[in-house]
Amino acid sequence: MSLIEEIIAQVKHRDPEEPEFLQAVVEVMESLEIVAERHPEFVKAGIFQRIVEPDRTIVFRVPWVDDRGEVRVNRGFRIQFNNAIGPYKGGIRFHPSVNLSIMKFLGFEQIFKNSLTTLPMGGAKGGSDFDPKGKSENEVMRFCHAFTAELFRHIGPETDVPAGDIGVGGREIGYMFGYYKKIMNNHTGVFTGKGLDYGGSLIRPEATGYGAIYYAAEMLATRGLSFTGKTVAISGSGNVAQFAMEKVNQLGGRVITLCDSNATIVDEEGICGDKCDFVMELKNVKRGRIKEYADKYGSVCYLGDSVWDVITQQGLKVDVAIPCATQNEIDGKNAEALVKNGCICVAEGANMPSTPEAVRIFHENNVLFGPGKAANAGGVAVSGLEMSQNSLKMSWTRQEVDDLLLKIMKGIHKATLEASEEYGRKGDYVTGANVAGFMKVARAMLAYGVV
Ligand code: NDP
Ligand code: 2IT
Repeated sequence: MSLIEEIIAQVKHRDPEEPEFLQAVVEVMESLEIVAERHPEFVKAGIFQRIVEPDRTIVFRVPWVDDRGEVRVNRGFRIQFNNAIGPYKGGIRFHPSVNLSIMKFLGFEQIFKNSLTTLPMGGAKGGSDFDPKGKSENEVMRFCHAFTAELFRHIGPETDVPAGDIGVGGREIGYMFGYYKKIMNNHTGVFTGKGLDYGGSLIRPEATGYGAIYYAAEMLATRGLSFTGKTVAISGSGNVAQFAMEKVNQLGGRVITLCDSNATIVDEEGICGDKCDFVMELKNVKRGRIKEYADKYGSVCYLGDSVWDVITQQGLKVDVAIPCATQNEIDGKNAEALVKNGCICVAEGANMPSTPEAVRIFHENNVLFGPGKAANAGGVAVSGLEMSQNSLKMSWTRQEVDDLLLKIMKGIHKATLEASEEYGRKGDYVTGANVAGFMKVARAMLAYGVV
């Protein structure tokens, strides 16, 4: 058994009920096999064994009172995975599916993603199985305050800086930051994704979606292609999907799909202009369902099917796919259909939205495939820039932050492509991202000795 096989076996043995975590570990470790061969100093220092074990796993009770006066209890998590290159940094997810496996896979991926941004941030993730859907504004506020009543003791501007993820946007960050500020009696950059009036950064809401499209544009450019005239499938209709859609439109592409957990809509004319404004208002203000888009514009709506199942069943032609909903949304069958229908590029706005089989199919068919830890790093990159602005007690213009985001995404594309070549798999951005992200963290861990 190779060292890497041993480590995977150990993770399986220790955490037998954590399939998403295992999936993320297997992918990274397989990419690192060649790094282990070339860097015996990392092997000797036990870097590979140490990096798959979180620094700290915090699990806590979140009791709160709903509008009927009944006590509710949710489970809260914060996985502080690795702070070798900077304070722990990563989002908070509120979704009923949240469990230890999902938190750990996200925290693990975050280590390499944050390293790729070139900014000093370690890897972490948190969240709760709280379901914000159908909750009143007051219930969401009380839950966020209750969650922060425990989280506060584990975080800090130089210790651990949470942000948003699924189910957590500006509203929830406001409630969590406000509660932290009150009980700590300080106003620091302890969360990112804050409102502009109290320390937030311009472009942070746009950053993940814009960044994913900047990364995809770089991949397309390696084949002399661009977004102009391309038909693009986007899944999700939340933060990442909305701004990916906006940027595709700006670059001359045509977005034909969106979804939420209830339905997929297909609009062959393209979701642009007023239709984009409608989606943003529907999702961010009214908090309604995507089906209402079909009701308003008379487009096709498939209840209960994902974007990728609709593409598979209907044989929709798409040039570029940008999954922006959740993990494992594209399976092998969907990947085969995408290839068959002419897809040339997939950039993951979501974290790990493609199953390992789907990734294999994309690679075998020469599809440009940008893994989430590279393609969606724009969000945490601008979070890092929000931290910089908070430390400087200054704020930069929209143009300044967007220019930095573009520069960082181009840099990540270059670093991932170059690492894929250096490690013998040119154009395999999965290997490139895992190796390039790993190296800086591993060197830092080596410098510290065994801690
Ligand atoms: P949002 O909560 O804003 O939106 C999520 C969207 O995906 C919604 O349309 C939601 O539908 C849909 N969705 C979520 N879970 C499921 C599910 N289990 N089944 C079907 N549909 C689902 O989240 P974000 O846009 O912020 O996050 C989307 C993805 O991007 C996640 O994978 C996240 O980890 C990743 N990401 C986010 C970053 C950020 O800065 N926000 C940064 C990097 C990655 P519904 O409303 O019906 O639940
Ligand atoms: O998955 C992610 O990178 C995020 N949810 C954003 C994390 C952050 O700290 O901005």
